Parts: sequence; C-alpha cells; structure tokens
Amino acid sequence: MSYRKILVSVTKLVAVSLFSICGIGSLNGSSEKPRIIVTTDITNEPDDQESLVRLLTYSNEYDIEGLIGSTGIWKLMDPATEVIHDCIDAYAKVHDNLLLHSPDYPTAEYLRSITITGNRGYGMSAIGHRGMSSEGHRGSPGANLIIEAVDKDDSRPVWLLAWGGTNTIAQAIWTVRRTRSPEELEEFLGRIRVYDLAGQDDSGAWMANRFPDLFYIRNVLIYKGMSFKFSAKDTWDETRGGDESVVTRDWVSKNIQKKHGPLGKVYPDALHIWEGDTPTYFYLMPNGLNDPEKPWQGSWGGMFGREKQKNVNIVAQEYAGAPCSRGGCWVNEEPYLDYWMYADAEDKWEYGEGIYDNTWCSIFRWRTDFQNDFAARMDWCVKSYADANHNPVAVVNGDESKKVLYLEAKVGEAVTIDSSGSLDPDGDSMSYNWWVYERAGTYTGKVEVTEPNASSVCVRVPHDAVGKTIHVILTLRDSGTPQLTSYRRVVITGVR
Ligand SMILES: [Ca+2]
Ligand SMILES: [Ca+2]
Repeated sequence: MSYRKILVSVTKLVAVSLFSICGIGSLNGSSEKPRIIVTTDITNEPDDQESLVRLLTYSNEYDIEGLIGSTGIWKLMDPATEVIHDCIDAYAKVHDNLLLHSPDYPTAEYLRSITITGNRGYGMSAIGHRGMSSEGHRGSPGANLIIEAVDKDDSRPVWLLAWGGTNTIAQAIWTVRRTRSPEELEEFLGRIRVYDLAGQDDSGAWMANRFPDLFYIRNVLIYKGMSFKFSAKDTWDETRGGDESVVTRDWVSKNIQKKHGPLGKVYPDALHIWEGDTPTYFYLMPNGLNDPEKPWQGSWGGMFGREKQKNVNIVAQEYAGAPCSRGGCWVNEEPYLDYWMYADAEDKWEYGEGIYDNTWCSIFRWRTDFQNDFAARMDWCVKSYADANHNPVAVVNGDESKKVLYLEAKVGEAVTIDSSGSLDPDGDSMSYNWWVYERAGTYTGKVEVTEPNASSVCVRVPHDAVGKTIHVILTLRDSGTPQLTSYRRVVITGVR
C-alpha cells in the first residue's frame, strides 16, 4: 500500500473516531475540560501555595469545582482554607488581564464560591459523624461539596486531587456508603478518579482496600522530579537531572515572583521542593500529551505502571513507628493492608550526555517545557496579547482536538502522520520533533521514524509488532519567548 493510501485510511479512522465523539457531545467549550477538585494541606510547607498559584494561571483549562482546605500527616488539625482565599484575592487583581489571553478564566467570585473546608483532624480518626451537619451523615462541608459535584448530571469523571491527606475524599465515600444502596455507591465510585500525592494520611489505604475497583493513582516519589531539594543538608541527589536552570531561586524570582503582578507576589519561596503537588493537575493538562484514563502513558504528571501495585507508601515505610514530631511522621496503613493502586513506573530519557532510567525522569524530562509554560502564563497576568507568547496548536491528520489518536496499522507497512495544518496564534515559526515514547508502548524494539523534524512523517510498523502498541509523540515548539510547546500522541497498534 502506498503512503498516500495509508494516509487516506488513517484519516478515515480519525474521522470515524471524531464522528463517534461528536455523537455524545460537543467538542467545543467547557464540556471537554477536565473536572477537578483539589484538597490541600496548604501552609504545611510553602509548596502547596506555589502549586495553587500556578493552577490559578491554568484555571481556564480546567473546570475547577472545588478548592478544599485539608489536613495531612504534616498538618494534623486545622485546614488553612483562608490562605486559598488569599491567593484568589491576588488572582482577582490580574483576572481582567488574563481575559485578554483567554475568555475562559473563571471569576474570582466563582472560585471563592467553591473554596471550602474539609474534614478537621487527621486521617481515618476524623471520619464519620464528627462535625456532622443537620443534613445527615456528613463529616465536612468539603466532603459535601465532593458528593454534590459527583452527583451532577455530567458524563465526565470528577478528578479528586489530594495535595495533602485524603480524608475529605474518604469522608465523601464513607457518607455515600452509609446513605445509599450498594448499587448507588458503585455508580458514585465509578464517577470519580483519585490522584493522591504520596499518601499523606491513612485514608487512601482505606479507600483502596475497601473499594479495590476505585481508579486510584498514588504518586509515591515521582514528584521529587519537579525540582531538586533546596535545603542545604539534603539535596536528594538521586532525583536530580534534566534542566535545573529553570528551578533555581533566580529563575523563579525573575519569571514568577517579580514584575508579574499581584499573583506572582503570593508565590512563596520553596522550603524543600518547588511545587511537589503540581503533578496532580499536570497529569490532566490538556496539552495533547496523554489520555488520563491510561496512567502508563506518561505526561507532565509522571508515568505510572500498567497494573496496580501493592501497598505503596514511602511515608508509611520510611518512618515506621515514629511519632509525628521532628524527623518525620508515620502514616500507619496496617489496618488497611493489602491494597493496590497505580503507582510510580520507571521511565527512560536521554538528555545531553546522560541516559536516565528511573522514576523521577518521568517528570523532569518535561521540566523546560512546563516551566516555560508557567512563565508565559505569568506574562499573561501583566502583558497584552501582542506582547506575550501563546502555545502553538498541533493539528494531526486534520484533527484539531488535543485527544490521543489511536490507529491500527498493518505490520511491515508505513503510516503517514501529517501535522502540516499546525499553526501558531502569534504567527511564530514552529519546529517539529517526532519521537517514539518507548516506555509508554508495549513494543520494545526500535521503530523507524523518517524525517523526524518534518511536519509530516512516516512510521514503519515492524513485522514483530502484532498486537503491540507504538506511541509516537509530536513535540511542536514555537519560536516565541518563552518558547512554548504543544504535543500530540498517536498510538499505533500493529495488526496482520
Ligand atoms: Ca501538600
Ligand atoms: Ca506562540
């Protein structure tokens, strides 16, 4: 078959998939945005506040349905919801300018309306009737908000992103289990997805143990790839790599904190790490890189295993038996063993002279891109459209959405993938880089990509790739300042 014929058949496949998507809802507007609710132990250390500032600059990309103050092993008692409000106050001052760059930024009034406090007190010990309102078995306004969001008539799942402990999420499930039928509970669980940062109380283990079908990702240690540690004593050397020039104090001061308006001013300096909680929403970033329903694909939010893993909690293991005081805390998950969650996977990345083969590189391999992206968003807080940069739009085989494209192709033949319709809203020139993300696919051999820097490429599907997947990524970069990126992923399955 000629390349042209294959291109036609590939285009047909894409058209079929688009058609079926159009059948269930509009591709435009907010309906395709990820729905997220954040629970945060903000003020336990500065990094939650950093993650929140960045999230606010991306609030046009998500339907943020809750910002919930929570506890956690490093913030045992009272959620600091008022600090979320402080950040929204700063956002309010730059909101008009952000609207110059996207009409989708929510109002500060809306964000205040979904900012609320979760369960007070640590982990499972604070779940149940405590703090119950007159409405019934409800442990906190935050848990209430989660239940109401999940109950909305909306076919999209609700992503629950835990930046501290998870007990407000567990409370919502606990309440639903107490007040609804088993069938209704199952439906409720099917509508939620949890991405938990490091397992910062015992309630994640309870959820995963009691409800093994729950979609649950735990970022056990990958988050350390966001930046290396800053305290003088311990630099987490084993987690270092990639471009460290964009996570220095100078870089953050120049690109985020200073001369970028009121929101930049509330971005605090790191104590241990910059933005350890940010991978939770990076995982859902609509930048064309991944399908969040498939944790093993790899994205700004890290790479996770294809199968759930057993009893994954470094906080539980490292500090076993330690009281919560200096030197660390013990998250005692023993009552809820065994449990299984999607968890860290090893990625592989060549950079400069080095080859990294570890879990942390699944985040730091993207660091230049995501830091540049944040710097541009901070420019949006203060600059006009003409003076700021905006991401290129990667169009693949005529498809302008950011969805992963899934194709079947005969082994031994070549597939043409065409992104010549891509554009940059600022009129910048663009560079194309096509590459095979080996760890994301199940085919383990080498795959040939002809002219990887052209707008259109041929991927030859090897003879032994029957039933295997090959993940082809387009990294599309503009020539603006800071340099911005968009991606597309085409997953090719080999067939006879
Ligand atoms: Ca946190
Ligand atoms: Ca641009």
